[in-house]
Amino acid sequence: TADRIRLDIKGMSCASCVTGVEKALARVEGVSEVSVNLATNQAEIVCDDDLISYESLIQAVDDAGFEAALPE
Ligand code: 9UX
Repeated sequence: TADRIRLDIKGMSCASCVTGVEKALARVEGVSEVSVNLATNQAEIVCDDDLISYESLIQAVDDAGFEAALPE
């Protein structure tokens, strides 16, 4: 089923950072759409909740050199 997940991203300071996070998240299995906003430091992810895990998303962002967390 399609689901929309929001993550807080730490460590982004320019548009290339945004692209890096978007590419990293887009590669995760089950992700269909990613939009990262530098002003709000948030990623919005459209994904299949049967395939996705929060851990895989957070790990992908970590591997790209940033830090992701679920919003408070
Ligand atoms: Mo921009 Mo981000 O010059 O890790 S790519 S700061």
